[in-house]
Amino acid sequence: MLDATYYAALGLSSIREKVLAGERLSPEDGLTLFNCPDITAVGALALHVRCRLHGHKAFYVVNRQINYTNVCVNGCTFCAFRRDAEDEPGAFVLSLDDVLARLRAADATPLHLDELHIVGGCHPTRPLAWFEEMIRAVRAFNSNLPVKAFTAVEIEHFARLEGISTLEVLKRLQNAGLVMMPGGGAEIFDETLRPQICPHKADAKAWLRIQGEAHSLGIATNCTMLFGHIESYEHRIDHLCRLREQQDKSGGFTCFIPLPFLTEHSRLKLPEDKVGPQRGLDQLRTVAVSRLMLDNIPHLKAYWIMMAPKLAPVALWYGADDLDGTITEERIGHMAGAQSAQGMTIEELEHLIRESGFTPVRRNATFNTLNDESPEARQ
Ligand code: V47
Repeated sequence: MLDATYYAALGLSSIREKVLAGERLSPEDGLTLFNCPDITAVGALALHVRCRLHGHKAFYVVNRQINYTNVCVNGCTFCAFRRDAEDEPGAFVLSLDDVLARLRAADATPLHLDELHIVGGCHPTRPLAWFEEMIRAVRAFNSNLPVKAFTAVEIEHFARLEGISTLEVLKRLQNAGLVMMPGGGAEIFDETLRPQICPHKADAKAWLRIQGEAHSLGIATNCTMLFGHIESYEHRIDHLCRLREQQDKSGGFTCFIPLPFLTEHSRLKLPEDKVGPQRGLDQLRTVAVSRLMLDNIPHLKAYWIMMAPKLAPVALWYGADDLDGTITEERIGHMAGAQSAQGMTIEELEHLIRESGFTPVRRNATFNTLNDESPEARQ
Protein backbone atom coordinates (compact mmCIF):
# COMPACT_ATOMS: atom_id res chain seq x y z
CA MET A 1 0.00 0.00 0.00
CA LEU A 2 2.83 2.40 0.88
CA ASP A 3 5.00 1.55 -2.14
CA ALA A 4 8.23 3.58 -1.98
CA THR A 5 8.49 4.14 -5.75
CA TYR A 6 4.99 5.50 -5.96
CA TYR A 7 5.56 7.94 -3.08
CA ALA A 8 8.88 9.00 -4.65
CA ALA A 9 7.05 9.83 -7.90
CA LEU A 10 4.68 12.05 -5.91
CA GLY A 11 7.59 13.80 -4.17
CA LEU A 12 6.52 12.34 -0.82
CA SER A 13 9.53 10.10 -0.06
CA SER A 14 10.75 11.92 3.02
CA ILE A 15 7.21 12.35 4.38
CA ARG A 16 6.55 8.63 3.88
CA GLU A 17 9.78 7.79 5.70
CA LYS A 18 8.94 10.09 8.61
CA VAL A 19 5.44 8.62 8.92
CA LEU A 20 6.76 5.05 8.91
CA ALA A 21 9.38 5.98 11.52
CA GLY A 22 6.79 7.79 13.68
CA GLU A 23 8.63 11.10 13.31
CA ARG A 24 7.01 14.53 13.50
CA LEU A 25 6.02 16.24 10.23
CA SER A 26 6.98 19.87 9.63
CA PRO A 27 4.55 22.62 8.60
CA GLU A 28 6.08 22.40 5.08
CA ASP A 29 5.31 18.65 5.02
CA GLY A 30 1.71 19.47 5.93
CA LEU A 31 1.44 21.93 3.04
CA THR A 32 2.95 19.40 0.63
CA LEU A 33 0.27 16.91 1.71
CA PHE A 34 -2.51 19.47 1.22
CA ASN A 35 -1.20 20.17 -2.29
CA CYS A 36 -0.65 16.54 -3.33
CA PRO A 37 -3.11 15.70 -6.14
CA ASP A 38 -3.47 12.03 -5.08
CA ILE A 39 -5.60 12.08 -1.94
CA THR A 40 -5.53 8.29 -1.65
CA ALA A 41 -1.74 8.46 -1.21
CA VAL A 42 -2.21 11.00 1.59
CA GLY A 43 -5.09 8.94 2.99
CA ALA A 44 -3.01 5.73 3.04
CA LEU A 45 -0.38 7.44 5.19
CA ALA A 46 -3.07 8.67 7.58
CA LEU A 47 -4.66 5.21 7.65
CA HIS A 48 -1.29 3.76 8.60
CA VAL A 49 -1.08 6.13 11.59
CA ARG A 50 -4.71 5.57 12.54
CA CYS A 51 -4.25 1.77 12.50
CA ARG A 52 -1.02 2.06 14.50
CA LEU A 53 -3.02 3.92 17.18
CA HIS A 54 -6.36 2.12 17.08
CA GLY A 55 -6.23 -0.84 14.71
CA HIS A 56 -9.57 -1.13 12.92
CA LYS A 57 -11.64 0.07 15.85
CA ALA A 58 -14.11 2.88 15.23
CA PHE A 59 -15.50 4.57 18.32
CA TYR A 60 -18.96 5.96 18.98
CA VAL A 61 -20.72 7.35 22.04
CA VAL A 62 -24.27 7.14 23.33
CA ASN A 63 -24.81 10.80 24.03
CA ARG A 64 -27.32 13.60 24.21
CA GLN A 65 -26.55 17.13 23.10
CA ILE A 66 -28.29 20.01 24.83
CA ASN A 67 -27.94 23.61 23.64
CA TYR A 68 -29.17 25.79 26.52
CA THR A 69 -29.49 28.98 24.46
CA ASN A 70 -28.57 30.46 21.09
CA VAL A 71 -28.66 34.06 22.34
CA CYS A 72 -25.09 35.21 22.03
CA VAL A 73 -23.12 38.43 22.45
CA ASN A 74 -20.37 37.39 20.04
CA GLY A 75 -21.97 38.10 16.63
CA CYS A 76 -19.78 35.68 14.64
CA THR A 77 -20.38 36.21 10.92
CA PHE A 78 -20.28 32.48 10.03
CA CYS A 79 -22.76 31.34 12.67
CA ALA A 80 -26.36 30.62 11.66
CA PHE A 81 -27.23 29.32 15.14
CA ARG A 82 -26.87 32.53 17.11
CA ARG A 83 -29.44 35.23 17.77
CA ASP A 84 -28.59 38.67 19.17
CA ALA A 85 -31.57 38.95 21.54
CA GLU A 86 -34.23 36.76 23.17
CA ASP A 87 -37.09 38.42 21.24
CA GLU A 88 -35.58 37.68 17.81
CA PRO A 89 -37.31 35.01 15.69
CA GLY A 90 -35.64 31.65 16.27
CA ALA A 91 -34.09 32.64 19.61
CA PHE A 92 -34.41 30.20 22.51
CA VAL A 93 -33.32 30.08 26.14
CA LEU A 94 -33.83 26.87 28.12
CA SER A 95 -34.64 26.91 31.82
CA LEU A 96 -33.12 24.41 34.23
CA ASP A 97 -36.40 22.45 34.07
CA ASP A 98 -36.17 22.37 30.25
CA VAL A 99 -32.62 20.95 30.46
CA LEU A 100 -33.66 18.31 33.00
CA ALA A 101 -36.76 17.38 31.00
CA ARG A 102 -34.53 16.67 27.97
CA LEU A 103 -32.18 14.63 30.10
CA ARG A 104 -35.04 12.63 31.65
CA ALA A 105 -36.52 11.93 28.19
CA ALA A 106 -33.16 10.69 26.88
CA ASP A 107 -32.63 8.57 29.97
CA ALA A 108 -36.12 7.07 29.71
CA THR A 109 -35.09 5.33 26.49
CA PRO A 110 -32.98 2.16 26.84
CA LEU A 111 -29.89 4.07 25.71
CA HIS A 112 -28.13 4.64 29.06
CA LEU A 113 -26.23 7.77 28.18
CA ASP A 114 -22.42 7.77 28.38
CA GLU A 115 -21.99 11.48 27.68
CA LEU A 116 -24.02 14.63 28.14
CA HIS A 117 -22.74 17.35 25.80
CA ILE A 118 -23.93 20.83 26.82
CA VAL A 119 -22.99 24.04 25.01
CA GLY A 120 -24.67 27.29 24.12
CA GLY A 121 -24.31 30.87 22.99
CA CYS A 122 -22.67 33.46 25.26
CA HIS A 123 -25.85 34.77 26.91
CA PRO A 124 -25.55 38.42 28.03
CA THR A 125 -26.76 37.97 31.62
CA ARG A 126 -27.04 34.33 32.72
CA PRO A 127 -24.75 33.97 35.78
CA LEU A 128 -22.16 31.30 36.43
CA ALA A 129 -24.21 30.11 39.43
CA TRP A 130 -26.93 28.95 36.99
CA PHE A 131 -24.43 26.70 35.18
CA GLU A 132 -23.06 25.32 38.46
CA GLU A 133 -26.63 24.54 39.53
CA MET A 134 -27.32 22.88 36.17
CA ILE A 135 -24.31 20.56 36.45
CA ARG A 136 -25.18 19.74 40.06
CA ALA A 137 -28.76 18.93 39.05
CA VAL A 138 -27.53 16.63 36.26
CA ARG A 139 -25.13 14.91 38.66
CA ALA A 140 -27.95 14.49 41.21
CA PHE A 141 -30.06 12.87 38.50
CA ASN A 142 -27.28 10.48 37.41
CA SER A 143 -23.91 10.70 39.11
CA ASN A 144 -22.35 8.26 36.62
CA LEU A 145 -23.10 10.39 33.57
CA PRO A 146 -20.00 12.32 32.43
CA VAL A 147 -20.84 15.97 31.77
CA LYS A 148 -18.90 17.40 28.81
CA ALA A 149 -19.79 21.06 28.68
CA PHE A 150 -18.78 24.62 27.75
CA THR A 151 -16.22 25.63 25.17
CA ALA A 152 -13.25 27.82 26.08
CA VAL A 153 -15.24 30.70 24.55
CA GLU A 154 -18.06 30.21 27.08
CA ILE A 155 -15.51 29.93 29.91
CA GLU A 156 -13.99 33.29 28.91
CA HIS A 157 -17.46 34.83 28.70
CA PHE A 158 -18.42 33.57 32.20
CA ALA A 159 -15.15 34.98 33.57
CA ARG A 160 -15.81 38.38 32.02
CA LEU A 161 -19.41 38.50 33.33
CA GLU A 162 -18.38 37.50 36.85
CA GLY A 163 -15.18 39.59 36.97
CA ILE A 164 -13.09 36.56 37.94
CA SER A 165 -10.30 34.61 36.21
CA THR A 166 -10.95 31.82 33.72
CA LEU A 167 -9.05 29.47 36.04
CA GLU A 168 -11.48 30.32 38.85
CA VAL A 169 -14.44 29.64 36.53
CA LEU A 170 -12.98 26.26 35.61
CA LYS A 171 -12.40 25.37 39.26
CA ARG A 172 -15.98 26.25 40.18
CA LEU A 173 -17.41 24.23 37.28
CA GLN A 174 -15.15 21.29 38.06
CA ASN A 175 -16.32 21.47 41.66
CA ALA A 176 -19.88 21.26 40.43
CA GLY A 177 -19.05 18.10 38.44
CA LEU A 178 -17.67 19.11 35.03
CA VAL A 179 -15.33 16.39 33.73
CA MET A 180 -14.67 17.35 30.14
CA MET A 181 -14.93 20.28 27.74
CA PRO A 182 -15.91 20.06 24.06
CA GLY A 183 -13.59 21.54 21.45
CA GLY A 184 -15.75 24.25 19.88
CA GLY A 185 -14.94 27.91 19.40
CA ALA A 186 -11.43 27.39 18.04
CA GLU A 187 -12.61 28.22 14.49
CA ILE A 188 -9.37 29.22 12.77
CA PHE A 189 -6.63 30.78 14.87
CA ASP A 190 -5.04 33.18 12.38
CA GLU A 191 -5.13 36.75 13.74
CA THR A 192 -5.92 38.31 10.35
CA LEU A 193 -8.93 36.03 9.67
CA ARG A 194 -10.48 35.90 13.13
CA PRO A 195 -11.69 39.54 13.01
CA GLN A 196 -13.56 38.68 9.78
CA ILE A 197 -15.36 35.59 11.08
CA CYS A 198 -15.54 35.95 14.87
CA PRO A 199 -14.43 39.49 15.84
CA HIS A 200 -15.63 39.46 19.46
CA LYS A 201 -14.87 35.88 20.43
CA ALA A 202 -11.97 34.76 22.67
CA ASP A 203 -8.86 35.03 20.51
CA ALA A 204 -6.44 32.20 19.75
CA LYS A 205 -4.18 33.05 22.67
CA ALA A 206 -7.06 33.05 25.16
CA TRP A 207 -8.61 29.88 23.66
CA LEU A 208 -5.32 28.00 23.98
CA ARG A 209 -4.54 29.41 27.43
CA ILE A 210 -7.90 28.19 28.74
CA GLN A 211 -7.20 24.70 27.34
CA GLY A 212 -3.90 24.70 29.25
CA GLU A 213 -5.70 25.79 32.44
CA ALA A 214 -8.33 23.06 32.04
CA HIS A 215 -5.63 20.45 31.46
CA SER A 216 -3.72 21.63 34.55
CA LEU A 217 -6.86 20.91 36.61
CA GLY A 218 -7.31 17.47 35.06
CA ILE A 219 -10.25 18.50 32.86
CA ALA A 220 -9.76 16.76 29.51
CA THR A 221 -10.78 18.75 26.43
CA ASN A 222 -11.34 18.29 22.72
CA CYS A 223 -10.26 20.69 20.00
CA THR A 224 -11.69 21.71 16.63
CA MET A 225 -10.93 23.57 13.43
CA LEU A 226 -13.61 25.21 11.30
CA PHE A 227 -12.43 24.90 7.70
CA GLY A 228 -13.66 25.44 4.16
CA HIS A 229 -14.47 29.14 4.48
CA ILE A 230 -12.07 32.07 3.88
CA GLU A 231 -8.94 30.31 5.12
CA SER A 232 -6.06 28.90 3.03
CA TYR A 233 -4.11 25.66 3.49
CA GLU A 234 -1.42 27.73 5.24
CA HIS A 235 -3.97 28.90 7.81
CA ARG A 236 -5.07 25.31 8.43
CA ILE A 237 -1.49 24.15 8.94
CA ASP A 238 -0.85 27.07 11.30
CA HIS A 239 -3.97 26.10 13.27
CA LEU A 240 -2.93 22.43 13.52
CA CYS A 241 0.62 23.37 14.59
CA ARG A 242 -0.69 25.65 17.36
CA LEU A 243 -2.86 22.79 18.67
CA ARG A 244 0.10 20.41 18.50
CA GLU A 245 2.29 22.88 20.39
CA GLN A 246 -0.35 23.35 23.11
CA GLN A 247 -0.67 19.58 23.43
CA ASP A 248 3.11 19.31 23.88
CA LYS A 249 2.78 21.73 26.79
CA SER A 250 -0.40 20.60 28.55
CA GLY A 251 -1.27 17.18 27.13
CA GLY A 252 -5.03 17.14 27.81
CA PHE A 253 -6.53 17.13 24.31
CA THR A 254 -8.36 13.86 23.75
CA CYS A 255 -9.84 14.28 20.30
CA PHE A 256 -9.55 16.63 17.34
CA ILE A 257 -12.65 17.41 15.26
CA PRO A 258 -12.27 19.10 11.86
CA LEU A 259 -15.59 20.88 11.20
CA PRO A 260 -16.43 21.53 7.53
CA PHE A 261 -18.12 24.91 7.22
CA LEU A 262 -21.84 24.62 6.35
CA THR A 263 -22.81 27.56 4.23
CA GLU A 264 -26.51 27.29 3.52
CA HIS A 265 -28.00 29.60 6.19
CA SER A 266 -24.78 31.35 7.11
CA ARG A 267 -24.34 35.09 6.55
CA LEU A 268 -20.78 34.39 5.46
CA LYS A 269 -21.26 33.67 1.76
CA LEU A 270 -18.53 31.93 -0.22
CA PRO A 271 -17.75 32.12 -3.95
CA GLU A 272 -19.30 29.35 -6.15
CA ASP A 273 -15.97 27.54 -6.64
CA LYS A 274 -15.64 27.08 -2.89
CA VAL A 275 -19.00 25.41 -2.26
CA GLY A 276 -19.14 22.67 -4.95
CA PRO A 277 -18.97 18.88 -4.69
CA GLN A 278 -15.16 18.97 -4.50
CA ARG A 279 -15.64 19.88 -0.86
CA GLY A 280 -16.09 16.17 -0.09
CA LEU A 281 -12.53 15.52 -1.26
CA ASP A 282 -11.30 18.52 0.71
CA GLN A 283 -12.94 17.12 3.85
CA LEU A 284 -11.22 13.75 3.44
CA ARG A 285 -7.89 15.40 2.70
CA THR A 286 -8.24 17.64 5.78
CA VAL A 287 -9.01 14.62 7.98
CA ALA A 288 -5.92 12.83 6.61
CA VAL A 289 -3.53 15.78 6.93
CA SER A 290 -4.82 16.50 10.45
CA ARG A 291 -4.22 12.88 11.49
CA LEU A 292 -0.67 13.11 10.17
CA MET A 293 0.16 16.50 11.71
CA LEU A 294 -1.45 15.95 15.13
CA ASP A 295 0.91 13.18 16.23
CA ASN A 296 0.23 13.87 19.92
CA ILE A 297 -3.59 13.89 19.95
CA PRO A 298 -4.92 10.34 20.24
CA HIS A 299 -8.34 10.57 18.56
CA LEU A 300 -9.79 12.19 15.45
CA LYS A 301 -13.54 12.53 15.03
CA ALA A 302 -15.41 12.50 11.72
CA TYR A 303 -18.48 14.26 13.13
CA TRP A 304 -21.34 12.67 11.20
CA ILE A 305 -23.68 15.62 11.78
CA MET A 306 -21.43 18.07 9.88
CA MET A 307 -19.70 15.67 7.46
CA ALA A 308 -23.00 13.84 6.81
CA PRO A 309 -23.51 10.08 7.25
CA LYS A 310 -22.39 9.36 3.66
CA LEU A 311 -18.91 10.87 4.03
CA ALA A 312 -18.13 10.42 7.75
CA PRO A 313 -17.60 6.61 7.52
CA VAL A 314 -15.35 7.09 4.46
CA ALA A 315 -13.21 9.33 6.67
CA LEU A 316 -12.50 6.27 8.84
CA TRP A 317 -10.27 5.15 5.94
CA TYR A 318 -8.58 8.57 5.90
CA GLY A 319 -7.40 8.75 9.50
CA ALA A 320 -10.54 9.26 11.60
CA ASP A 321 -11.33 6.77 14.38
CA ASP A 322 -14.55 8.19 15.86
CA LEU A 323 -17.97 9.21 14.53
CA ASP A 324 -19.39 10.91 17.66
CA GLY A 325 -22.74 9.59 18.72
CA THR A 326 -26.48 9.16 19.02
CA ILE A 327 -26.88 12.92 19.76
CA THR A 328 -30.77 13.02 19.64
CA GLU A 329 -31.01 16.76 19.01
CA GLU A 330 -28.53 19.03 17.24
CA ARG A 331 -29.02 22.70 16.51
CA ILE A 332 -25.72 24.36 15.54
CA GLY A 333 -25.21 22.40 12.30
CA HIS A 334 -28.90 22.12 11.48
CA MET A 335 -29.56 25.84 11.80
CA ALA A 336 -26.64 26.24 9.35
CA GLY A 337 -28.30 23.85 6.86
CA ALA A 338 -27.03 20.37 7.82
CA GLN A 339 -29.12 17.77 6.00
CA SER A 340 -28.28 14.93 8.40
CA ALA A 341 -30.82 13.48 10.85
CA GLN A 342 -31.06 14.80 14.41
CA GLY A 343 -29.82 11.54 15.86
CA MET A 344 -28.84 7.92 15.17
CA THR A 345 -29.59 4.76 17.09
CA ILE A 346 -26.84 2.50 18.42
CA GLU A 347 -27.84 -0.06 15.78
CA GLU A 348 -27.52 2.50 12.97
CA LEU A 349 -24.10 3.66 14.17
CA GLU A 350 -22.79 0.11 14.61
CA HIS A 351 -24.17 -0.90 11.21
CA LEU A 352 -22.52 2.11 9.56
CA ILE A 353 -19.19 1.25 11.17
CA ARG A 354 -19.35 -2.50 10.37
CA GLU A 355 -20.42 -1.89 6.76
CA SER A 356 -17.41 0.43 6.42
CA GLY A 357 -15.03 -2.36 7.42
CA PHE A 358 -14.34 -1.38 11.04
CA THR A 359 -15.22 -2.78 14.47
CA PRO A 360 -17.59 -0.59 16.48
CA VAL A 361 -16.42 0.27 20.00
CA ARG A 362 -18.71 2.08 22.40
CA ARG A 363 -16.94 4.67 24.53
CA ASN A 364 -17.85 7.32 27.09
CA ALA A 365 -17.11 11.08 27.01
CA THR A 366 -13.46 10.61 28.02
CA PHE A 367 -12.93 7.74 25.55
CA ASN A 368 -12.95 4.95 28.11
CA THR A 369 -14.21 1.95 26.16
CA LEU A 370 -17.33 0.11 27.24
CA ASN A 371 -17.83 -2.86 24.92
CA ASP A 372 -14.54 -3.41 23.13
CA GLU A 373 -14.98 -6.65 21.18
CA SER A 374 -12.37 -5.82 18.57
CA PRO A 375 -9.88 -8.57 17.63
CA GLU A 376 -7.12 -6.36 19.14
CA ALA A 377 -8.90 -6.27 22.54
CA ARG A 378 -9.39 -10.06 22.58
CA GLN A 379 -5.68 -10.79 22.12
O1 V47 B 1 -17.70 26.10 17.70
C1 V47 B 1 -20.71 26.83 13.85
C2 V47 B 1 -18.95 25.13 14.51
C3 V47 B 1 -18.86 24.28 16.59
C4 V47 B 1 -20.98 26.29 11.79
O2 V47 B 1 -15.86 18.38 21.28
C5 V47 B 1 -20.08 25.40 12.37
O3 V47 B 1 -16.73 16.43 21.02
C6 V47 B 1 -19.88 24.30 10.40
O4 V47 B 1 -17.51 22.11 18.45
N1 V47 B 1 -20.71 25.14 9.77
C7 V47 B 1 -19.68 23.55 17.63
N2 V47 B 1 -19.53 24.41 11.68
C8 V47 B 1 -19.63 22.06 17.42
C9 V47 B 1 -18.46 21.45 18.12
C10 V47 B 1 -18.47 20.01 18.45
C11 V47 B 1 -19.39 19.18 17.86
C12 V47 B 1 -19.38 17.83 18.18
C13 V47 B 1 -18.51 17.32 19.10
C14 V47 B 1 -17.59 18.17 19.71
C15 V47 B 1 -16.67 17.64 20.74
C16 V47 B 1 -17.56 19.53 19.38
O5 V47 B 1 -19.53 24.20 15.37
C17 V47 B 1 -18.67 25.76 16.76
C18 V47 B 1 -18.23 26.15 15.38
O6 V47 B 1 -16.85 25.94 15.21
N3 V47 B 1 -19.94 25.78 13.63
N4 V47 B 1 -21.38 27.16 12.73
C19 V47 B 1 -21.29 26.14 10.43
N5 V47 B 1 -22.11 26.98 9.78
